[in-house]
Amino acid sequence: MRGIRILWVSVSMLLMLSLLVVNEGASPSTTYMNVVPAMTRLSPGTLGTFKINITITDVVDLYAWQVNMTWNTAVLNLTSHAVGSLWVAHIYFGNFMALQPGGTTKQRFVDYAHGWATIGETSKGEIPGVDGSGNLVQVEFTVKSSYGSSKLDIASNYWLGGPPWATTFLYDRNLWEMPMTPKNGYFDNRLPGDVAGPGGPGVYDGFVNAYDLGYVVSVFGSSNAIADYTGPVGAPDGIVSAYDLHGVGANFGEHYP
Ligand SMILES: [Ca+2]
Repeated sequence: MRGIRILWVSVSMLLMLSLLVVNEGASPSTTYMNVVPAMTRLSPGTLGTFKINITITDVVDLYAWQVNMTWNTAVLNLTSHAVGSLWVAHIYFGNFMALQPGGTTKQRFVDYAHGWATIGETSKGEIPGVDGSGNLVQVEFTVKSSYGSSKLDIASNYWLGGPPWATTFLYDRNLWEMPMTPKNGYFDNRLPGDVAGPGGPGVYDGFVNAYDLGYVVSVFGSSNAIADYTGPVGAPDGIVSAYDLHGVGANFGEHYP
């Protein structure tokens, strides 16, 4: 009996060791590109502007980057102001690559009509890239709708009639693309839980009532994007869960206006 127990302990330890070895072998840490904050939630009726940062986490040898971001123009647009006949976009580059010798080349392209921007920065000459985490760029948005939501999408490329270069990527010093996981942001100034109405799912009627409750319950546990409007950190988390149901319950009977 004691022999069997020792054998079992040994096998367990071997399994644990092998897991450790596998983890160590496969562990260059994941690089993330993040919209920060992930969730900008304002009260219904709130207009004005807000800013988001696009940050990079745990990158090695970042020589050049580009982010392609899209948004819902019925609800938001990238803020700009006129200088003569030009529109100046409110895009402010961060300091992550500011110490690169010789500076960097920065570019920005905004398509206000379609809700799409491509922003990028590249080092110059044969020098190493930058390691670590930091802020790539800050972007300001103007809220156009008193009641709506928009994804701030950096993960989907713009293929709807846009040019093929409108993609999100990171390059190392050899101009090889590096693996990276983009994390989208969200804006919302609806009543939390208003995800449906008599017109159906996604037709926000300004009421949180039985239409919303019925819809969230009917797709509970799925990845339904309309019903998944919140999660543990306030942003949609990819699953219709208790977080989404809770918002319906907490706001049940509320209406706007
Ligand atoms: Ca509703």
